[in-house]
Amino acid sequence: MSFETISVVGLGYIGLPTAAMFASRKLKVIGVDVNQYAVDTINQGKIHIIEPDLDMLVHAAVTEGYLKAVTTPEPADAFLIAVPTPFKANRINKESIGGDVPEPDLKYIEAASKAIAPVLKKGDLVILESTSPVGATEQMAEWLAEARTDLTFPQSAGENADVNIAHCPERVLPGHVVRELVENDRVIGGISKRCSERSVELYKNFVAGDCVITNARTAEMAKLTENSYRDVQIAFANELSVICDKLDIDVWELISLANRHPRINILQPGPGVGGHCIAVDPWFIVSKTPEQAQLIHTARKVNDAKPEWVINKVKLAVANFLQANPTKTAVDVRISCFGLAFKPNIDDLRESPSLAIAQQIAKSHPSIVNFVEPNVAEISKNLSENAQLIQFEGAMHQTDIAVMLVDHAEFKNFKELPTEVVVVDTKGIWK
Ligand code: SAJ
Repeated sequence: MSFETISVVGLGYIGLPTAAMFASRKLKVIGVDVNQYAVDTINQGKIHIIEPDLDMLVHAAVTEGYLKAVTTPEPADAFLIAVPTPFKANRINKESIGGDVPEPDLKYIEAASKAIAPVLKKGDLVILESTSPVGATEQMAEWLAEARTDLTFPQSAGENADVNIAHCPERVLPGHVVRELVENDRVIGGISKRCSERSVELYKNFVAGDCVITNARTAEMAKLTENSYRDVQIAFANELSVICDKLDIDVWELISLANRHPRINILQPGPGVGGHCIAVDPWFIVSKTPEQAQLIHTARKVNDAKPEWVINKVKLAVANFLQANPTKTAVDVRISCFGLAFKPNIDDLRESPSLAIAQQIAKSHPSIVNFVEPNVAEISKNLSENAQLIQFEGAMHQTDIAVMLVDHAEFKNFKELPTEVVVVDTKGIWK
């Protein structure tokens, strides 16, 4: 049976591009979100999130009548659930597992399952796309089965189930979502073989990459593994940067030398790991298997400790500056933080270690701190009471201590660093 109507539940960074992509293939798409503002914005053909090329896609999909947004689910042939999986407020805290471990909260998946259950019918396919701990898809299947005892589900009815269920994690890079949705391979984890096959049929509407079939638990773990692998690699680079600082070795030179080995590819150290995925997903493994996930847990701790280390470096730079300039006091020291986004060449300040560092510096410094972020036009007072956004051009003339936090293209291309400016460089571009 082919899919005529597709419902995407959760119209955020993954759900909305996915909904627009199906609609661009001239399938009828019903987007569902509890956020009335998001629904209204989308129905006007506009977007409420920042992602290149998505505005055009959504505008075309809505004006051509293939995409509409609603707050309450309507019947469809396939449901894709792309809701957040945040942490629970309370952490698991046991000495034996190395301290505090945040636990994923499946409340939005539960709410989405319960919201779509009344409109499910025989032949439907339900796909969980949200990054989830191992076992979440089976849990979702249970919630659906409890809500609809008149239908059969694959966990008990196997290949003959009325409703098919799979986990197909998203793996797209923010900033490149529209291209990567089409080009990336997809991991398809059905609860039964038929669930997987039907999911492949659905995704093949727009996915040019391979759709590789596995089971739901392996698909869940695959997504967590990808982001944990990157987190561990970055932790290695961050740990090297701290070791090299102690040993008076240039970590950037060291890494470029080591990377000349044919089987070595060390990532880049930085101010810490930000974003909504790499710093989050490893905890989904650690909280499930705290005794076993030693390396993954340690990597999280190494990366989470990096901002504090940078802040201490800035404090030391201020102390050294004052020692070298005995007529000045701390109020006279002009600090500028270069870059606030969570990674280069984007304007996304959410979950950014650079922003956290800049805020902390501004909080403790007795005079106004300059924030330099070429990708944003303004910063709200909520971000910091003691900071001002200044243009990059001319910023060095207002700076005694430059804290380099994000290697944006503008900063990388900058070659005229005044010799009197003291640099705390977390990205190795102004050495
Ligand atoms: N970072 C470093 N050093 C590096 C590379 C990155 O410090 O060498 C930092 C970045 O500055 C940033 C953080 O890591 O703060 C994460 O950035 P990222 O570019 O590694 O990843 P994200 O969070 O933008 O997207 C990741 C991607 N996962 C992988 O590359 C394994 C993406 O494919 C996933 O779809 C996405 O997470 C997600 O949604 O899970």
